[in-house]
Amino acid sequence: MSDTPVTPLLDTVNLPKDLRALAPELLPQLARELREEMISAVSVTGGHLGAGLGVVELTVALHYVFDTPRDVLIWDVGHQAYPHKLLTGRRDRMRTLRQGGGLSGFTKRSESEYDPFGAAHSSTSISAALGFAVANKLAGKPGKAIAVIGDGAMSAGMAYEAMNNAREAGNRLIVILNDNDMSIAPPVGAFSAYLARLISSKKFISMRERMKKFARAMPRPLHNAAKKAEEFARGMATGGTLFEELGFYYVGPVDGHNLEHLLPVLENVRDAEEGPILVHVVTQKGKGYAPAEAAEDKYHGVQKFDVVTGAQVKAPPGPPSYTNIFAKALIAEATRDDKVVAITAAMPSGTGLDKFAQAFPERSFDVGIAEQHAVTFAAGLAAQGYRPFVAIYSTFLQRAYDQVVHDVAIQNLPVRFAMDRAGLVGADGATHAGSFDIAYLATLPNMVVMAAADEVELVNMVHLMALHDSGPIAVRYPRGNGTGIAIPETPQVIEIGKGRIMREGKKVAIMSLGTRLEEAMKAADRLDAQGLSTTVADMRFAKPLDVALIRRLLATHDVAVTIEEGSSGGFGAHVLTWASDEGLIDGGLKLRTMRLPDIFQDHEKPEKQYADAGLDADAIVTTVLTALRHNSVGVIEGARA
Ligand SMILES: Cc1ncc(C[n+]2csc(CCOP(=O)(O)OP(=O)(O)O)c2C)c(N)n1
Repeated sequence: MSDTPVTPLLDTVNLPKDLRALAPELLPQLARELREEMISAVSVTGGHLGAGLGVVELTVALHYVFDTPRDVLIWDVGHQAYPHKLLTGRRDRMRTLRQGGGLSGFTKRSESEYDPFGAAHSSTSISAALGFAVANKLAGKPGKAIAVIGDGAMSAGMAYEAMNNAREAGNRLIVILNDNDMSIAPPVGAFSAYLARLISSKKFISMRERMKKFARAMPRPLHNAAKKAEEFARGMATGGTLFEELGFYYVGPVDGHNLEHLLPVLENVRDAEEGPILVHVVTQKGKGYAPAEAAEDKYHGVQKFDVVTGAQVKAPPGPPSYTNIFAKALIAEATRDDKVVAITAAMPSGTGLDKFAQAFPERSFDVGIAEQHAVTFAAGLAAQGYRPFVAIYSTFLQRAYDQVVHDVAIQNLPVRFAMDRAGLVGADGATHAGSFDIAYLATLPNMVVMAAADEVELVNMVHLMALHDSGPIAVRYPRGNGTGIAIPETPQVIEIGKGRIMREGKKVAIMSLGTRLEEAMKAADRLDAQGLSTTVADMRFAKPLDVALIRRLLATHDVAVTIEEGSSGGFGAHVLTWASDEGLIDGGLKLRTMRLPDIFQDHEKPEKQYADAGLDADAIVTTVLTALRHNSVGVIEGARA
C-alpha cells in the first residue's frame, strides 16, 4: 500500500495496551495493515476468512475502547476472531493456524487470557457473557462483558433464552449484533427479514451521519443527559423494538467499517449507566478483499489461496466426497418418493442439501442455526407421513439431543438422521469432532444406528432409511472423499441389523463399524502374513447389533476386536455388554474394543489424529498381538490408556 509507513504500525502493536496508546487517527491505518496481515496468513493456512475480514474495524474499536482482558470480549462461534488473535499477542503464530500444534481456528481459553470463553458451536456468547457479567456483579468486581454475535447465530433459540434473562446483568452486559446479512449461506427466516427492515426503515445512510454527530455531541456518562441517553439508547426512538421487548437498550444501526462512527458510540455504550445494551453494527462479510467480496460465500471458509488473484488451491482430483454421494443418493430417493423431504440447520453446502434444494426446492428446508427446531420440525413432518431426512453434522446434532430422545425416539417417529463429519475432522479440532453420536444414539430404544464403511454402503443405507418407516434411523459417514469404488445404478436393500463378512479367517476376528474398515483390511493382511488368519466383518449396525454374526465370530476365533470412529460407550461397549450378558466371554475369549481415547483431540491432520488415537492398522495389529501374548485366562489386564 502506498501510504504504509516504513515500520508498519502493526509491528508496534503486540497487545491491546499498545493499541490503546495510539492516537485515534492512526486506527484506520492499523485496520488496513491488520486486514492485509490476516489475508496473508490465511493464504498460507486456509481457514475462515470472510467473517474476520468483516470485523477488522470492529475488533480494533472494541480493544481500543474496552479494557480487555479485564473487560471480557466473547466472540460467538469464534471463526471471526483472527483479527482479535493478531491483536492479542498471537501474531507470530498466526501462520500455524489450524495446523497440528498451532493456533486453533476458534477462540480457546487455554490459548490466551484474551479468549475468556471458548467457542465454535454458535449462539453461546450472550449466555456466557451474562455469566461473566453476573459473576462480576456478585463479586463486586469491575468489568464489562461484551458478546459479539452474528445475525446468523442470532437465529438460534439459545440467543433469545440468554437475552430473556439478561436484565440481571444491567449495564455490565453489552451485546454487539454483527449484522452482515450472511450466515455461511444467505440467512433465512423472519429474524433476518426483521433486521433488514430495521436497517431500511431507518434510511441507514443518513442515519450514520446523525449517529456520528449525536454521539460526539453527547456528554458522558450517559445518565448525565438522561433524556438524550434514553433517546439515543433506544435507537432514536425509531426501531429496535424486538430487543427492547427483551429488555435491552437498542443502539444502531452503526456502520461497522467506519471507526469515526464506531469509537464514540462504543465509548458511550461503555460509560452508560443503564443496560443491558445491544449495539446493532452493520458490516460486510469479506470486506476489503475483492475476491472475497465478490464470492457468493464471501470466502466463509477457504483453502490456501493466491493473494493476488484470490484463486484457492484446488484439492487434487479424487473420488467424490461422502457429502456429495449422500446428496446424490437422497435426490435419487426423492425422485422415487415424493414424501422424502430434507432439512438442514444453516448448512446447505456443508451437508450437500444445496444440491437437493436445486432439485426439490419445495421439499428442502433450511431452518437457520436451529438444530433443536430442525429435529422436532422433522418429527412433526414424520408424524404426518412424510419421510424427513435431517442432514446434520454429528457434532451439531449434540445440541438437539433432548429433541432426539423426547420428540423422536420416545414417539418412535421415523425421522432419518444423516450425520456428516462423523469421527475426527482434522483442522476444526475437538469442537467439531463427531465423536459421540454412536454413544448418544445407540443407547436409545427404537433407534437404528448405522455407519457406512464406504460410499456404496452409504448409498445403500440412504435407500434403507427411505424405506424404513417403523422408527428413527441414523447413518454416520466421515468428512472427506470416498474410496473411489464404483457405485451401482440401483441401490441394494440392506437388512436391518445385518453385517457382512469381508474376509474369512480362523484365529482373529476384526469387527469394524464404519470407515476404519480400510485399516482393518490392511491389518488383516499383515496378521495373515504372520500366520494369524484373520476374519474382517463390516458390522454396519451399532444398533441393533448383528448378534448372530457376533456370536459366531466369538465362538470361532481366539481373539476378537471391535473398532469404530467414536468414543467409548459406543459400538464396542454394546458388543462387550451383550457378549458378557450372554456368557460368551467367560471361557477365555480375548475380546478387545478399539475406540477414540478419552480425551478431546486438538486440530491435526486426520490421519495423524487417528494414528494418535490408536485407530490405524498398526494399532490394530498391536492390539491383536498384545491380546495373544497375554495367554492366561482370567488375568485382569492393565486398563487401556
Ligand atoms: C450450533 C452450530 N450450528 C452450525 C454451525 C456452523 N456455522 C459456523 S459459522 C455459521 C454461520 C454464522 O453466521 P453469523 O453468525 O452471521 O456469522 P458470520 O459468519 O456471518 O460472521 C454456521 C452456520 C455452528 N458453528 N454451530
